[in-house]
Amino acid sequence: MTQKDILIIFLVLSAIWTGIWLKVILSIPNIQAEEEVTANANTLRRRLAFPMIATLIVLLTAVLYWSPYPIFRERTIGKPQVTVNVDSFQWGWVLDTKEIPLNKVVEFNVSSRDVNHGFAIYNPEGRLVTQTQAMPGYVNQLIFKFDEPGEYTIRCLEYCGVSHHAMIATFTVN
Ligand SMILES: [Cu+2]
Repeated sequence: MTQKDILIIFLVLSAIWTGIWLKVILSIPNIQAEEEVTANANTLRRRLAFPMIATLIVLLTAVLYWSPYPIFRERTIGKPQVTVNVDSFQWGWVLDTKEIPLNKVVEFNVSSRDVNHGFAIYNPEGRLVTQTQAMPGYVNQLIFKFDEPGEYTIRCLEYCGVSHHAMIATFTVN
């Protein structure tokens, strides 16, 4: 499932939900006694509580399941087969390998020696494919499977000082 599929599901569910609410709003008569309005509103709240909570749970589960956190990523793309350690500093990247195998699940362990950096990977066409934060004192895991060979570029996505723009490294996927 891609981000586009998730967006379509989200839009369809949102449309259904909006439709339900519009129907509810349009079905309320214009002129009512105050007590009657309060009683109707309470009935509506009771009737809508369950579908609303159920929808929230379904949406939250879907969003979390397809999120890039390692615990969910392992379920959606598989257990890591290759580990790459990434260290960063003002202003450069240190990777313990320059060669990454194609079609293998790669786990990047990303950290920083000084300040926050943004570890972003661009494919050979220059499109951003995945990213995470590089933070001092933390190791952030990024799980990704490269399905296209070629030279990938790492750029910093978090402004980190005068040479931030020059914080570029490359690796090869084959
Ligand atoms: Cu930077």
